[in-house]
Amino acid sequence: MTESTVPTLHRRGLLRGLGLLAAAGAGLALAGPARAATASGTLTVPPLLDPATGSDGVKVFTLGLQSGTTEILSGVQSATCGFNQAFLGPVLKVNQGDTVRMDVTNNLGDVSTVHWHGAHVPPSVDGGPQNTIAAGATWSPSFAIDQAACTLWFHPHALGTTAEQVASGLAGMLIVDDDTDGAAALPHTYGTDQFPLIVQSNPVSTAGVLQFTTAGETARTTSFPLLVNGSNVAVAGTPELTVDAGRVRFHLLNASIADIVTITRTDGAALTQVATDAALLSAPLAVTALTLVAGERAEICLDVTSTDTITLQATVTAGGARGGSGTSSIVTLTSTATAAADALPSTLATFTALDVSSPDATRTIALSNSGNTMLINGVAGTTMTAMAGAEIMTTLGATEVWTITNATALTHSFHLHDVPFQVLTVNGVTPTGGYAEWKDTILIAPQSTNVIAMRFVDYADDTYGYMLHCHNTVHEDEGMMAMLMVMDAAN
Ligand SMILES: [Cu+2]
Repeated sequence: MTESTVPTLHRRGLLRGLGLLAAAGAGLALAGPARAATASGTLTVPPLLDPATGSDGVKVFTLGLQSGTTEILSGVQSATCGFNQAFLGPVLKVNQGDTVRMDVTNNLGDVSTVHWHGAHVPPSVDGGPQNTIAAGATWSPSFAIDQAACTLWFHPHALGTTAEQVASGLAGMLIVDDDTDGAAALPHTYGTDQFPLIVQSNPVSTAGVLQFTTAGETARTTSFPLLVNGSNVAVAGTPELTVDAGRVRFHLLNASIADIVTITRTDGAALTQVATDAALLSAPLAVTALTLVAGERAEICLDVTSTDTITLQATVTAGGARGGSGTSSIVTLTSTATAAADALPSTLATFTALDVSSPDATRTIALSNSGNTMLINGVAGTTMTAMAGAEIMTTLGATEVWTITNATALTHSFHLHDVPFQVLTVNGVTPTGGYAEWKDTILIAPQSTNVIAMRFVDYADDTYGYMLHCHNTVHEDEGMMAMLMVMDAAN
Protein backbone atom coordinates (compact mmCIF):
# COMPACT_ATOMS: atom_id res chain seq x y z
CA MET A 1 0.00 0.00 0.00
CA THR A 2 1.22 3.47 -0.81
CA GLU A 3 -0.12 6.81 0.30
CA SER A 4 -1.39 7.42 -3.19
CA THR A 5 -3.85 4.56 -2.91
CA VAL A 6 -5.16 5.82 0.41
CA PRO A 7 -4.92 9.58 0.17
CA THR A 8 -7.01 10.36 3.21
CA LEU A 9 -5.31 7.98 5.60
CA HIS A 10 -5.79 9.07 9.18
CA ARG A 11 -4.70 7.22 12.24
CA ARG A 12 -7.67 4.89 12.56
CA GLY A 13 -7.60 4.28 8.85
CA LEU A 14 -3.90 3.53 9.05
CA LEU A 15 -4.47 0.90 11.70
CA ARG A 16 -7.16 -0.63 9.57
CA GLY A 17 -4.98 -0.55 6.51
CA LEU A 18 -2.17 -2.29 8.33
CA GLY A 19 -4.54 -4.99 9.44
CA LEU A 20 -5.62 -5.42 5.87
CA LEU A 21 -2.06 -5.72 4.64
CA ALA A 22 -1.23 -8.32 7.23
CA ALA A 23 -4.30 -10.25 6.17
CA ALA A 24 -3.32 -9.96 2.55
CA GLY A 25 -0.01 -11.66 3.17
CA ALA A 26 2.21 -8.57 3.05
CA GLY A 27 2.79 -8.91 -0.68
CA LEU A 28 2.17 -5.21 -0.58
CA ALA A 29 5.23 -3.11 -0.81
CA LEU A 30 7.13 -5.27 -3.27
CA ALA A 31 5.22 -4.25 -6.32
CA GLY A 32 6.37 -5.94 -9.46
CA PRO A 33 4.95 -7.55 -12.53
CA ALA A 34 4.89 -11.06 -11.04
CA ARG A 35 3.51 -10.24 -7.62
CA ALA A 36 0.38 -11.88 -6.38
CA ALA A 37 -2.73 -9.79 -6.51
CA THR A 38 -3.36 -7.86 -3.34
CA ALA A 39 -5.58 -5.18 -1.91
CA SER A 40 -5.53 -1.94 0.04
CA GLY A 41 -7.89 0.61 1.47
CA THR A 42 -9.69 1.66 4.61
CA LEU A 43 -12.01 -1.35 4.75
CA THR A 44 -11.44 -3.13 8.02
CA VAL A 45 -10.57 -6.71 7.12
CA PRO A 46 -10.72 -9.15 10.03
CA PRO A 47 -7.50 -11.13 10.40
CA LEU A 48 -7.44 -14.69 9.12
CA LEU A 49 -6.82 -17.08 12.01
CA ASP A 50 -4.08 -19.59 11.25
CA PRO A 51 -4.78 -23.01 12.73
CA ALA A 52 -2.14 -25.08 14.44
CA THR A 53 -1.76 -28.64 13.20
CA GLY A 54 -2.77 -31.19 15.79
CA SER A 55 -2.31 -34.93 15.70
CA ASP A 56 -3.64 -36.68 12.59
CA GLY A 57 -3.72 -33.37 10.74
CA VAL A 58 -6.48 -31.86 12.87
CA LYS A 59 -6.68 -28.10 12.38
CA VAL A 60 -6.66 -26.50 15.80
CA PHE A 61 -8.13 -23.01 16.08
CA THR A 62 -7.63 -21.06 19.30
CA LEU A 63 -10.40 -18.65 20.19
CA GLY A 64 -10.61 -16.55 23.33
CA LEU A 65 -13.77 -14.74 24.35
CA GLN A 66 -12.56 -11.49 25.82
CA SER A 67 -13.78 -8.07 26.82
CA GLY A 68 -12.36 -4.76 25.69
CA THR A 69 -13.29 -1.27 24.61
CA THR A 70 -14.18 -0.03 21.15
CA GLU A 71 -15.02 3.40 19.76
CA ILE A 72 -18.41 2.76 18.18
CA LEU A 73 -19.89 6.23 18.56
CA SER A 74 -17.53 9.08 17.73
CA GLY A 75 -15.33 9.90 20.69
CA VAL A 76 -17.07 7.44 23.03
CA GLN A 77 -15.47 4.23 24.29
CA SER A 78 -17.93 1.34 24.54
CA ALA A 79 -17.43 -1.77 26.62
CA THR A 80 -17.32 -4.53 24.02
CA CYS A 81 -16.38 -8.17 23.61
CA GLY A 82 -14.76 -10.17 20.86
CA PHE A 83 -12.91 -13.31 19.91
CA ASN A 84 -9.15 -12.74 20.27
CA GLN A 85 -9.75 -9.00 19.98
CA ALA A 86 -11.86 -6.24 21.51
CA PHE A 87 -14.75 -6.45 19.03
CA LEU A 88 -15.86 -9.14 16.55
CA GLY A 89 -13.24 -11.76 15.73
CA PRO A 90 -10.95 -13.33 13.18
CA VAL A 91 -12.13 -15.21 10.10
CA LEU A 92 -11.64 -18.97 10.10
CA LYS A 93 -11.29 -20.78 6.78
CA VAL A 94 -11.70 -24.53 6.54
CA ASN A 95 -12.16 -27.07 3.76
CA GLN A 96 -14.74 -29.77 3.33
CA GLY A 97 -13.12 -32.93 4.67
CA ASP A 98 -11.09 -31.16 7.35
CA THR A 99 -11.24 -32.22 10.95
CA VAL A 100 -11.04 -29.25 13.25
CA ARG A 101 -10.69 -28.67 16.96
CA MET A 102 -11.81 -25.38 18.43
CA ASP A 103 -9.98 -24.50 21.63
CA VAL A 104 -12.39 -21.94 23.04
CA THR A 105 -11.44 -20.18 26.26
CA ASN A 106 -14.02 -18.05 28.01
CA ASN A 107 -12.25 -15.01 29.41
CA LEU A 108 -15.51 -13.17 30.05
CA GLY A 109 -16.80 -12.85 33.56
CA ASP A 110 -19.97 -14.70 32.55
CA VAL A 111 -20.89 -18.12 31.29
CA SER A 112 -21.08 -18.41 27.53
CA THR A 113 -21.21 -20.87 24.67
CA VAL A 114 -20.00 -20.75 21.08
CA HIS A 115 -22.33 -22.03 18.38
CA TRP A 116 -21.13 -22.83 14.85
CA HIS A 117 -24.08 -21.33 13.00
CA GLY A 118 -24.94 -23.37 9.92
CA ALA A 119 -22.40 -26.11 10.58
CA HIS A 120 -23.63 -29.68 10.25
CA VAL A 121 -22.08 -31.10 13.42
CA PRO A 122 -23.16 -33.44 16.22
CA PRO A 123 -25.40 -31.76 18.82
CA SER A 124 -22.84 -32.49 21.53
CA VAL A 125 -20.45 -29.98 19.90
CA ASP A 126 -23.02 -27.61 18.37
CA GLY A 127 -22.43 -24.93 20.99
CA GLY A 128 -26.04 -24.53 22.03
CA PRO A 129 -27.24 -23.83 25.55
CA GLN A 130 -26.19 -27.32 26.72
CA ASN A 131 -22.52 -26.64 25.87
CA THR A 132 -21.92 -23.97 28.48
CA ILE A 133 -18.37 -22.73 29.01
CA ALA A 134 -17.90 -21.45 32.54
CA ALA A 135 -15.98 -18.24 33.12
CA GLY A 136 -12.30 -19.10 32.84
CA ALA A 137 -12.90 -22.52 31.30
CA THR A 138 -11.78 -23.91 27.94
CA TRP A 139 -14.06 -25.97 25.70
CA SER A 140 -12.39 -28.02 22.96
CA PRO A 141 -14.95 -29.54 20.61
CA SER A 142 -13.66 -31.48 17.63
CA PHE A 143 -15.69 -32.15 14.51
CA ALA A 144 -15.48 -32.91 10.82
CA ILE A 145 -16.31 -30.33 8.19
CA ASP A 146 -18.65 -32.49 6.14
CA GLN A 147 -20.44 -29.84 4.11
CA ALA A 148 -19.64 -28.08 0.86
CA ALA A 149 -18.57 -24.45 0.44
CA CYS A 150 -20.65 -21.95 2.40
CA THR A 151 -20.45 -18.96 4.71
CA LEU A 152 -21.00 -19.80 8.37
CA TRP A 153 -20.44 -17.79 11.50
CA PHE A 154 -19.88 -18.38 15.19
CA HIS A 155 -21.37 -16.62 18.19
CA PRO A 156 -22.54 -17.28 21.76
CA HIS A 157 -25.80 -19.14 22.29
CA ALA A 158 -26.30 -19.36 26.06
CA LEU A 159 -29.73 -19.04 27.62
CA GLY A 160 -30.81 -15.46 28.10
CA THR A 161 -27.51 -13.82 27.20
CA THR A 162 -27.25 -14.38 23.46
CA ALA A 163 -28.41 -10.90 22.43
CA GLU A 164 -26.17 -9.25 25.01
CA GLN A 165 -23.08 -11.19 24.02
CA VAL A 166 -23.63 -10.93 20.27
CA ALA A 167 -24.43 -7.22 20.54
CA SER A 168 -21.24 -6.78 22.54
CA GLY A 169 -19.27 -8.04 19.56
CA LEU A 170 -18.99 -11.80 19.89
CA ALA A 171 -19.42 -12.71 16.23
CA GLY A 172 -16.96 -14.15 13.76
CA MET A 173 -17.09 -15.66 10.29
CA LEU A 174 -16.31 -19.28 9.39
CA ILE A 175 -15.81 -19.85 5.67
CA VAL A 176 -16.00 -23.37 4.26
CA ASP A 177 -14.32 -24.07 0.93
CA ASP A 178 -14.38 -27.25 -1.13
CA ASP A 179 -12.63 -28.87 -4.07
CA THR A 180 -15.38 -28.55 -6.64
CA ASP A 181 -14.93 -26.75 -9.95
CA GLY A 182 -17.67 -24.35 -8.93
CA ALA A 183 -15.90 -23.28 -5.75
CA ALA A 184 -12.56 -23.10 -7.55
CA ALA A 185 -14.02 -20.69 -10.08
CA LEU A 186 -14.93 -18.18 -7.35
CA PRO A 187 -12.41 -15.79 -5.85
CA HIS A 188 -10.96 -17.55 -2.81
CA THR A 189 -7.78 -15.79 -1.74
CA TYR A 190 -8.66 -14.13 1.54
CA GLY A 191 -7.74 -10.46 1.75
CA THR A 192 -6.92 -10.34 -1.96
CA ASP A 193 -10.14 -11.09 -3.79
CA GLN A 194 -12.26 -12.57 -0.99
CA PHE A 195 -13.57 -10.42 1.86
CA PRO A 196 -16.15 -10.63 4.63
CA LEU A 197 -18.69 -7.82 4.94
CA ILE A 198 -20.15 -8.17 8.42
CA VAL A 199 -22.97 -5.63 8.67
CA GLN A 200 -24.52 -4.68 11.99
CA SER A 201 -27.23 -2.21 12.95
CA ASN A 202 -27.34 -2.52 16.71
CA PRO A 203 -28.79 -0.36 19.47
CA VAL A 204 -26.35 1.86 21.38
CA SER A 205 -27.13 4.48 24.02
CA THR A 206 -25.73 7.99 23.67
CA ALA A 207 -23.29 7.01 26.45
CA GLY A 208 -22.00 4.22 24.21
CA VAL A 209 -23.62 1.38 26.14
CA LEU A 210 -24.64 -1.46 23.82
CA GLN A 211 -28.30 -2.43 24.22
CA PHE A 212 -29.79 -5.90 23.86
CA THR A 213 -33.38 -5.83 25.09
CA THR A 214 -36.70 -4.55 23.81
CA ALA A 215 -36.47 -1.79 26.42
CA GLY A 216 -33.00 -0.92 25.17
CA GLU A 217 -34.17 -0.85 21.57
CA THR A 218 -37.00 1.51 22.36
CA ALA A 219 -35.19 3.83 24.80
CA ARG A 220 -35.20 7.45 23.72
CA THR A 221 -31.41 7.73 23.91
CA THR A 222 -30.77 4.71 21.69
CA SER A 223 -29.35 5.06 18.19
CA PHE A 224 -28.51 2.37 15.64
CA PRO A 225 -25.11 3.02 14.04
CA LEU A 226 -24.29 0.93 10.99
CA LEU A 227 -21.08 -1.02 11.40
CA VAL A 228 -19.13 -2.76 8.65
CA ASN A 229 -16.61 -5.25 9.97
CA GLY A 230 -16.90 -3.41 13.27
CA SER A 231 -16.34 0.10 11.93
CA ASN A 232 -19.06 2.77 12.14
CA VAL A 233 -19.41 4.07 8.59
CA ALA A 234 -20.92 7.34 9.82
CA VAL A 235 -17.75 8.05 11.81
CA ALA A 236 -15.00 6.54 9.68
CA GLY A 237 -16.57 7.20 6.29
CA THR A 238 -17.47 4.68 3.64
CA PRO A 239 -14.90 1.88 3.70
CA GLU A 240 -12.75 1.84 0.59
CA LEU A 241 -11.23 -1.22 -1.01
CA THR A 242 -8.87 -1.30 -3.97
CA VAL A 243 -7.97 -4.67 -5.39
CA ASP A 244 -5.70 -5.88 -8.15
CA ALA A 245 -8.15 -8.59 -9.07
CA GLY A 246 -10.87 -8.25 -11.68
CA ARG A 247 -13.45 -9.99 -9.52
CA VAL A 248 -14.18 -9.76 -5.81
CA ARG A 249 -16.22 -12.14 -3.70
CA PHE A 250 -17.93 -10.68 -0.65
CA HIS A 251 -19.21 -12.91 2.12
CA LEU A 252 -22.14 -10.93 3.55
CA LEU A 253 -23.33 -11.54 7.09
CA ASN A 254 -26.06 -9.64 8.87
CA ALA A 255 -24.76 -9.95 12.44
CA SER A 256 -27.29 -7.48 13.81
CA ILE A 257 -29.13 -8.67 16.88
CA ALA A 258 -32.48 -7.75 15.31
CA ASP A 259 -32.35 -5.41 12.34
CA ILE A 260 -32.79 -6.35 8.69
CA VAL A 261 -30.44 -5.08 5.97
CA THR A 262 -30.99 -4.91 2.24
CA ILE A 263 -27.84 -4.72 0.11
CA THR A 264 -27.89 -2.94 -3.24
CA ARG A 265 -25.48 -1.14 -5.55
CA THR A 266 -25.75 2.63 -5.49
CA ASP A 267 -25.92 2.61 -9.31
CA GLY A 268 -28.86 0.21 -9.26
CA ALA A 269 -27.00 -2.44 -11.24
CA ALA A 270 -27.35 -6.11 -10.40
CA LEU A 271 -25.30 -8.03 -7.89
CA THR A 272 -24.21 -11.53 -8.79
CA GLN A 273 -25.28 -13.79 -5.95
CA VAL A 274 -23.27 -17.02 -5.82
CA ALA A 275 -24.30 -18.51 -2.48
CA THR A 276 -27.03 -18.52 0.12
CA ASP A 277 -26.42 -19.14 3.81
CA ALA A 278 -26.00 -22.79 3.41
CA ALA A 279 -24.48 -23.56 0.00
CA LEU A 280 -23.26 -22.26 -3.30
CA LEU A 281 -26.16 -21.56 -5.63
CA SER A 282 -26.60 -23.98 -8.50
CA ALA A 283 -25.93 -21.07 -10.87
CA PRO A 284 -24.87 -17.43 -10.51
CA LEU A 285 -27.95 -15.30 -9.96
CA ALA A 286 -28.38 -11.65 -10.90
CA VAL A 287 -30.26 -9.82 -8.15
CA THR A 288 -30.80 -6.11 -7.73
CA ALA A 289 -31.28 -6.36 -3.96
CA LEU A 290 -30.39 -8.89 -1.28
CA THR A 291 -32.32 -8.74 1.96
CA LEU A 292 -30.66 -10.38 4.95
CA VAL A 293 -32.51 -10.92 8.19
CA ALA A 294 -30.49 -11.17 11.41
CA GLY A 295 -28.13 -14.14 11.19
CA GLU A 296 -28.55 -14.60 7.44
CA ARG A 297 -25.64 -14.70 4.97
CA ALA A 298 -25.12 -14.55 1.23
CA GLU A 299 -22.15 -14.42 -1.10
CA ILE A 300 -21.86 -12.08 -4.07
CA CYS A 301 -19.30 -11.53 -6.78
CA LEU A 302 -18.56 -8.14 -8.30
CA ASP A 303 -16.57 -7.75 -11.49
CA VAL A 304 -14.49 -4.60 -11.42
CA THR A 305 -11.75 -3.08 -13.56
CA SER A 306 -9.75 0.12 -13.43
CA THR A 307 -12.52 2.11 -15.07
CA ASP A 308 -15.12 1.10 -12.49
CA THR A 309 -16.10 2.34 -9.07
CA ILE A 310 -18.74 0.17 -7.40
CA THR A 311 -20.38 1.19 -4.14
CA LEU A 312 -22.55 -1.15 -2.11
CA GLN A 313 -25.12 0.24 0.28
CA ALA A 314 -27.23 -1.18 3.08
CA THR A 315 -30.79 -0.10 3.74
CA VAL A 316 -31.78 -0.88 7.29
CA THR A 317 -35.25 -1.91 8.47
CA ALA A 318 -36.11 -2.29 12.12
CA GLY A 319 -36.24 -5.93 13.14
CA GLY A 320 -37.27 -5.26 16.71
CA ALA A 321 -39.60 -2.96 18.57
CA ARG A 322 -37.49 -0.12 17.25
CA GLY A 323 -34.44 -0.27 15.00
CA GLY A 324 -32.21 1.39 12.50
CA SER A 325 -33.37 3.10 9.35
CA GLY A 326 -32.00 4.79 6.28
CA THR A 327 -29.38 3.82 3.74
CA SER A 328 -25.60 3.86 4.23
CA SER A 329 -22.81 3.08 1.83
CA ILE A 330 -20.88 0.09 3.15
CA VAL A 331 -17.96 -0.28 0.73
CA THR A 332 -16.58 1.46 -2.34
CA LEU A 333 -14.68 -0.93 -4.56
CA THR A 334 -12.07 -0.02 -7.17
CA SER A 335 -9.50 -2.11 -8.98
CA THR A 336 -6.24 -1.75 -10.84
CA ALA A 337 -7.19 -4.62 -13.15
CA THR A 338 -7.26 -3.72 -16.83
CA ALA A 339 -8.74 -6.97 -18.08
CA ALA A 340 -12.23 -8.18 -17.30
CA ALA A 341 -12.51 -11.42 -15.36
CA ASP A 342 -13.52 -14.56 -17.23
CA ALA A 343 -17.22 -15.31 -17.10
CA LEU A 344 -18.34 -17.32 -14.10
CA PRO A 345 -19.27 -20.91 -14.92
CA SER A 346 -22.96 -21.42 -15.64
CA THR A 347 -23.07 -24.17 -12.99
CA LEU A 348 -21.61 -23.64 -9.50
CA ALA A 349 -23.06 -26.57 -7.60
CA THR A 350 -25.65 -29.29 -7.84
CA PHE A 351 -28.97 -28.56 -6.21
CA THR A 352 -31.41 -31.42 -5.71
CA ALA A 353 -34.86 -30.77 -4.34
CA LEU A 354 -35.84 -33.01 -1.43
CA ASP A 355 -38.47 -35.62 -2.20
CA VAL A 356 -41.36 -34.46 -0.03
CA SER A 357 -44.04 -36.61 -1.64
CA SER A 358 -44.36 -38.72 1.52
CA PRO A 359 -42.54 -37.06 4.40
CA ASP A 360 -41.83 -39.06 7.54
CA ALA A 361 -43.41 -36.30 9.61
CA THR A 362 -45.19 -33.01 9.17
CA ARG A 363 -45.23 -30.42 11.93
CA THR A 364 -46.46 -26.96 12.69
CA ILE A 365 -44.04 -24.49 14.22
CA ALA A 366 -46.30 -21.77 15.57
CA LEU A 367 -44.64 -18.44 16.36
CA SER A 368 -46.64 -16.21 18.65
CA ASN A 369 -46.16 -13.70 21.42
CA SER A 370 -47.74 -12.38 24.55
CA GLY A 371 -46.26 -8.92 24.90
CA ASN A 372 -42.52 -9.34 25.15
CA THR A 373 -42.81 -13.07 25.84
CA MET A 374 -42.04 -14.89 22.60
CA LEU A 375 -43.41 -18.37 22.06
CA ILE A 376 -42.91 -21.39 19.84
CA ASN A 377 -45.87 -23.77 19.90
CA GLY A 378 -47.14 -21.91 22.95
CA VAL A 379 -43.96 -22.33 25.00
CA ALA A 380 -41.40 -19.69 25.92
CA GLY A 381 -38.04 -21.44 25.60
CA THR A 382 -36.22 -19.49 28.25
CA THR A 383 -35.05 -22.51 30.29
CA MET A 384 -33.86 -26.00 29.40
CA THR A 385 -36.76 -27.38 31.42
CA ALA A 386 -39.31 -25.42 29.43
CA MET A 387 -37.72 -26.52 26.15
CA ALA A 388 -37.37 -30.15 27.25
CA GLY A 389 -41.08 -30.21 28.01
CA ALA A 390 -41.91 -29.20 24.46
CA GLU A 391 -39.05 -30.74 22.52
CA ILE A 392 -39.49 -31.94 18.97
CA MET A 393 -38.44 -35.56 18.52
CA THR A 394 -37.34 -36.86 15.17
CA THR A 395 -35.48 -39.87 13.85
CA LEU A 396 -32.22 -40.08 11.99
CA GLY A 397 -32.92 -40.26 8.28
CA ALA A 398 -36.36 -38.65 8.50
CA THR A 399 -37.55 -36.21 5.88
CA GLU A 400 -39.90 -33.70 7.42
CA VAL A 401 -42.12 -30.86 6.26
CA TRP A 402 -42.69 -28.02 8.71
CA THR A 403 -45.27 -25.29 8.44
CA ILE A 404 -44.01 -22.21 10.24
CA THR A 405 -46.87 -19.89 11.09
CA ASN A 406 -46.39 -16.38 12.41
CA ALA A 407 -49.32 -15.09 14.41
CA THR A 408 -47.39 -12.00 15.48
CA ALA A 409 -47.25 -8.56 13.90
CA LEU A 410 -43.46 -8.87 13.94
CA THR A 411 -40.88 -10.03 11.43
CA HIS A 412 -38.85 -12.99 12.66
CA SER A 413 -35.66 -14.70 11.56
CA PHE A 414 -36.11 -18.45 11.63
CA HIS A 415 -32.94 -20.53 12.09
CA LEU A 416 -32.67 -24.31 12.38
CA HIS A 417 -29.51 -25.96 13.68
CA ASP A 418 -28.08 -29.25 12.34
CA VAL A 419 -29.22 -29.42 8.71
CA PRO A 420 -30.12 -26.84 6.10
CA PHE A 421 -33.64 -26.75 4.74
CA GLN A 422 -35.53 -25.91 1.58
CA VAL A 423 -38.37 -23.41 1.49
CA LEU A 424 -41.31 -25.02 -0.31
CA THR A 425 -43.80 -22.17 -0.14
CA VAL A 426 -44.26 -18.73 1.43
CA ASN A 427 -47.97 -17.91 1.79
CA GLY A 428 -48.62 -20.65 -0.75
CA VAL A 429 -46.18 -19.32 -3.33
CA THR A 430 -43.02 -21.19 -4.39
CA PRO A 431 -40.03 -18.95 -3.68
CA THR A 432 -37.50 -17.85 -6.26
CA GLY A 433 -33.86 -16.83 -6.18
CA GLY A 434 -31.75 -17.83 -3.22
CA TYR A 435 -34.83 -18.84 -1.22
CA ALA A 436 -35.41 -21.61 -3.78
CA GLU A 437 -32.23 -23.45 -2.71
CA TRP A 438 -30.58 -24.45 0.57
CA LYS A 439 -31.10 -22.14 3.54
CA ASP A 440 -30.56 -22.19 7.29
CA THR A 441 -31.93 -18.75 8.20
CA ILE A 442 -34.97 -17.12 6.61
CA LEU A 443 -37.14 -14.06 7.01
CA ILE A 444 -40.58 -14.82 8.42
CA ALA A 445 -42.94 -11.98 7.56
CA PRO A 446 -45.71 -10.92 9.94
CA GLN A 447 -48.82 -13.10 9.71
CA SER A 448 -47.14 -15.37 7.15
CA THR A 449 -47.17 -19.13 6.57
CA ASN A 450 -43.87 -20.68 5.48
CA VAL A 451 -43.47 -24.34 4.55
CA ILE A 452 -39.98 -25.80 4.72
CA ALA A 453 -38.51 -29.28 4.29
CA MET A 454 -35.40 -30.89 5.65
CA ARG A 455 -33.80 -34.29 6.11
CA PHE A 456 -32.09 -35.24 9.35
CA VAL A 457 -28.87 -37.04 8.53
CA ASP A 458 -25.74 -38.23 10.30
CA TYR A 459 -25.98 -37.20 13.94
CA ALA A 460 -28.31 -38.75 16.50
CA ASP A 461 -28.01 -38.10 20.23
CA ASP A 462 -30.40 -38.81 23.07
CA THR A 463 -28.75 -36.32 25.44
CA TYR A 464 -27.88 -33.27 23.41
CA GLY A 465 -30.40 -31.41 21.29
CA TYR A 466 -30.35 -28.90 18.49
CA MET A 467 -32.10 -25.56 18.65
CA LEU A 468 -34.62 -23.94 16.35
CA HIS A 469 -35.29 -20.33 17.09
CA CYS A 470 -35.77 -16.76 16.04
CA HIS A 471 -32.41 -15.18 15.22
CA ASN A 472 -33.65 -11.82 16.29
CA THR A 473 -31.62 -12.65 19.39
CA VAL A 474 -33.77 -10.33 21.51
CA HIS A 475 -36.77 -12.49 20.59
CA GLU A 476 -34.67 -15.61 21.18
CA ASP A 477 -33.83 -14.46 24.69
CA GLU A 478 -37.51 -13.59 25.18
CA GLY A 479 -38.38 -17.23 24.53
CA MET A 480 -38.67 -17.83 20.80
CA MET A 481 -36.54 -20.97 20.90
CA ALA A 482 -37.31 -24.68 20.95
CA MET A 483 -35.26 -27.88 21.10
CA LEU A 484 -35.03 -30.67 18.57
CA MET A 485 -33.85 -34.17 19.47
CA VAL A 486 -32.61 -36.37 16.63
CA MET A 487 -32.87 -39.96 17.81
CA ASP A 488 -31.30 -43.06 16.37
CA ALA A 489 -33.89 -45.15 14.57
CA ALA A 490 -32.88 -48.19 16.64
CA ASN A 491 -33.85 -46.49 19.93
CU1 LIG B 1 -38.33 -13.07 16.20
